[in-house]
Amino acid sequence: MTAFLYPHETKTRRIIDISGVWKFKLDKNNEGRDNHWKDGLSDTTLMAVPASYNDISTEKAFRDHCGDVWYETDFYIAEEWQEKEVYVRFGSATHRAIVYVNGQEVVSHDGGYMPFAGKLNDVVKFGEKNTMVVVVNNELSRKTIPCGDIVTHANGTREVKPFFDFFNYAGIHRAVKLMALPKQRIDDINVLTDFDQSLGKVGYAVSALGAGDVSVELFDEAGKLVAAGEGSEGSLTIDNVKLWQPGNAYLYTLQVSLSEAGQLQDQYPVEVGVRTVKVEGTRFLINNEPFYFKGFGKHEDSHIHGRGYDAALNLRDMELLDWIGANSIRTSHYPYSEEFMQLADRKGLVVINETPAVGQFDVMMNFMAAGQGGESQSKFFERPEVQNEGMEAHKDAIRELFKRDKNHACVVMWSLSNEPDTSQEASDAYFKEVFAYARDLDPQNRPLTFVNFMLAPYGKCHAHQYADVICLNRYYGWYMMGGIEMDNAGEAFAKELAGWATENKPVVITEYGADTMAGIHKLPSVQWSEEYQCEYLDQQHYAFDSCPAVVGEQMWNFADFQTWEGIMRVDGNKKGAFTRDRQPKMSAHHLKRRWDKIDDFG
Ligand code: GCB
Repeated sequence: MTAFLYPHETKTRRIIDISGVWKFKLDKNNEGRDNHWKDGLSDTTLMAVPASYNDISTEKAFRDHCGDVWYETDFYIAEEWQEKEVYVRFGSATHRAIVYVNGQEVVSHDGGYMPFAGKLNDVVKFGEKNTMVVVVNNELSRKTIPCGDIVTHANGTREVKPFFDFFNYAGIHRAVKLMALPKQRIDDINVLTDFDQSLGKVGYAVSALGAGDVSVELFDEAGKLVAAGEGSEGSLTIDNVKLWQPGNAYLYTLQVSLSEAGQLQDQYPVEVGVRTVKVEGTRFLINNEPFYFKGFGKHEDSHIHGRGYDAALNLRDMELLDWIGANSIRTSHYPYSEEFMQLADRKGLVVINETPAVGQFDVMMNFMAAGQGGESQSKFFERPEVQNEGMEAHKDAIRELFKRDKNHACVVMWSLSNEPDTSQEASDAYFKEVFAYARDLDPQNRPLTFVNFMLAPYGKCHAHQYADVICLNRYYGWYMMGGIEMDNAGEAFAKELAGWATENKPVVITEYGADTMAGIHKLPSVQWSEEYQCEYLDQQHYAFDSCPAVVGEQMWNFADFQTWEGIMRVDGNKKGAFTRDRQPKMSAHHLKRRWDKIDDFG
């Protein structure tokens, strides 16, 4: 668990951020592993950490690289850290990495959006300079999560072909930190909250490494102690509890201490929002009130940084979400940074938290096939490599996400996959196993879902029976029934929704959108114009409002974002309500007018 507790500095924990500008080298000939680049790099260039490496250089070779890239940096570890357990921790490296310190491997990790940490005590020189080399790889296959393929062109160039449209940004995407931790320490904390009228309840379970007695204290936002307890498991009560509410967050701090013979060994804080989440029939209840999701599917994506962590961007996004009247987002199509999740807790932004399982489909550009309205030819879930290695990678991704994010009040539901091809019969057995696996992992037992796509419409989906909430991505009026036919899109969508409503589960529309170039205006409207996007939204909203089982609408996408290049996309996906530099299109004002009138509850 060492990697999964966020690196907070406390009385007993020391953290140093070693992000910055590191040495960097593309492994153009795929020779670094054989030629021991782990021992030190030569002929390097420079790279920002954290950042995607793709959009920094002016060379295509960097942007479109397939395979390994190498990073190197030096760091010191203080003499006084010898008594501690010392780790290097990566917030994420996409999609996999191996870390070497002074030539020795300290950790390797698969999965591009989760933290990992390697212990350094046996490999570092305390009080002296140490060298760290990291190899990061961006390849995808049907055995990996997310899914994709590699093609080799006539000139020998290898290309990653993701089975999704967003750009396959890679690199060290989140901060790299040195951590000095006590040997006897808090290793894991679970919280479970509830309330009964004005009485709040915070259940907790703490596991520790090494001996020691656990005690906990709960503070309110003013820093006042409101409850305390002894022992590694227990339940605290709060009089006159302030609930964590969408758009109106309140966070208590659970201070966990580990002591031995009266001596403090470790201390660690967890922010706790007291709230409940439940699905009842077609209603999605937060704090026992029926909640309506308004918001977007997003991406971690911006100019130059790519998918690299950007604190200013995250704050701007929070401001825009607030302005437009949104109360929720989905972390499409991978887990976002821990800092984003902390902000969401703080701001009361409701989050559908998605694993990186995207592209579980046999063709690239699945939305294109879907748009043609045809039957899927995919055999994805019949493939042994998907059923074996792919399934294992998927379970790893779920397990790690739940571990990292289980205590966040903002997380109200887990999405296990985006648009898997559930029109195939073989997807039934696959998702039966994946859902059964995930059911036991969340101490808060939050609803589970996956996001259904257009090729598995009502009556044709083989996996929705395992989901607590039906999440639908639909493009009536864009990929199908676009242009002159758009006037019929709302009715067609409403008809499908009426089918889903008979399942007696809540329905959330997790994607609906139309590509729109900011600044193109046409009267009458045409596809790609700002007018068309607004008219398209009206058709969708008509369908949602016709169906009482619909408990939410998350437009695709919050902002324009980078994709691979090709004939379907003009320098990116332009379905944003905001441009990539976070300015509103006409549709943003249109949505604001609607969402300002829809209450969070009701
Ligand atoms: C989808 C995908 C999303 C794409 C979107 C589109 O269904 O889930 O990743 O970006 O369609 O715009 O085509």
